[in-house]
Amino acid sequence: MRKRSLQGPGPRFGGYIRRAFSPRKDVKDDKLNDMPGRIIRGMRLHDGFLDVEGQRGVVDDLRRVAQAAPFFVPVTPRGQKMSVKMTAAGAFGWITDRKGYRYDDLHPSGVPWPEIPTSILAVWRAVVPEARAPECCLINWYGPEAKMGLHQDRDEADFTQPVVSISLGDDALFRIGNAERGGKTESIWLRSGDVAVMEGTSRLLFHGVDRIAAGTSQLLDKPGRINVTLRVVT
Ligand code: MD3
Ligand code: FE
Repeated sequence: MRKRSLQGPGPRFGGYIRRAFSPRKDVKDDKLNDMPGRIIRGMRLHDGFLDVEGQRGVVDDLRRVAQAAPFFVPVTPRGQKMSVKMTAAGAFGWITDRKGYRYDDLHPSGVPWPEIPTSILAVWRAVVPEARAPECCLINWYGPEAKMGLHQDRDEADFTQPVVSISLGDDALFRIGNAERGGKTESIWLRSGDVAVMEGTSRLLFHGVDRIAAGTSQLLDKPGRINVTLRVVT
């Protein structure tokens, strides 16, 4: 395995961080709160939004969520195991099994999903202050070989509400396409601490994860990546 390097909120292009999440030392104080992040096909990417301390806080909270609602292997309606493991917090979790894709108010074991941790709600409020409260906090665990095929997030009722994603752990090669299948795509690396906002024109774009660069972060206790996706469902 490659040597893992500690990832901080280093001097990445376009990045910024708000005071509540420990300010970056490479960005001037008066610029901290009005930097837009960088825009890729309408998706707003806040590079290094969470510093390592903020990332650890979120991971600790996620461990508690996973104790109450353990990760499970989702199965597609056609019977294929997905390569990611999933769990969720909030009023709804997104699940898939032989019966289909849907939001459900119960974990497959029959217990309600835990509440969304406040450390995660704080990220949502900071990046999309005007939005409704998130109703689903989907947690995807990617082992070194996991990936996610190109898809749209369209199981929600109100596409005017944003989707917010937090990346933790190893780097992921993320691909974003178009509102219809096919056409040119763009790929970017999502790194630990990055926060992406999908709203407006980007909300219904096809997207996926081609691969994980195992060993690029030492945030988690094993190689892999966690992605947290916050959504308004109803
Ligand atoms: C762009 N997760 O859970 S997060 C998913 O990294 C999902 O685990 C990926 O796609 C992951 O549904 C990508 C970034 C993301 C999420 C939703 C989007 C990008 C998006 C919706 C529209 C466009
Ligand atoms: Fe998605």
